[in-house]
Amino acid sequence: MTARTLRLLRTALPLLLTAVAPVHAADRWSQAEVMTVVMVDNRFEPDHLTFHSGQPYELRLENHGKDLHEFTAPAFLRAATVRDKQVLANGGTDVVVQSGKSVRVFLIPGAKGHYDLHCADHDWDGMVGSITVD
Ligand SMILES: [Cu+2]
Repeated sequence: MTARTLRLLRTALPLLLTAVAPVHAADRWSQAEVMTVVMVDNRFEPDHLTFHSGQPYELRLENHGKDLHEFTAPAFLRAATVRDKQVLANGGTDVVVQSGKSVRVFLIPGAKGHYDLHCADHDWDGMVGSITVD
């Protein structure tokens, strides 16, 4: 490699990296791992979810029940980076899923730990679960 080629590379490389960086940021969500939670009357399937900290996820909430259900997880949702905040309801504490519908939530979990999950409408009936971020 000549000195001239090296000089050229040194000049061009930062420019190339700058051009590529925004693509990577958008691409992050296309790498999201799908996690599906089915809501029935009245429980979550599965009722325990494990996420890896810093990993992007597409959380698919499918309501197969006859009743409306909610994915209520205030601390988990507050700690997470949520791509589309408009999917959150009740001050960002939960996701409402109508009967027969599904909602996709793109998120990156926050701090490692254990978080509470319940359905605000049916926790009295045992529609509760838990979330671990490791
Ligand atoms: Cu419910």
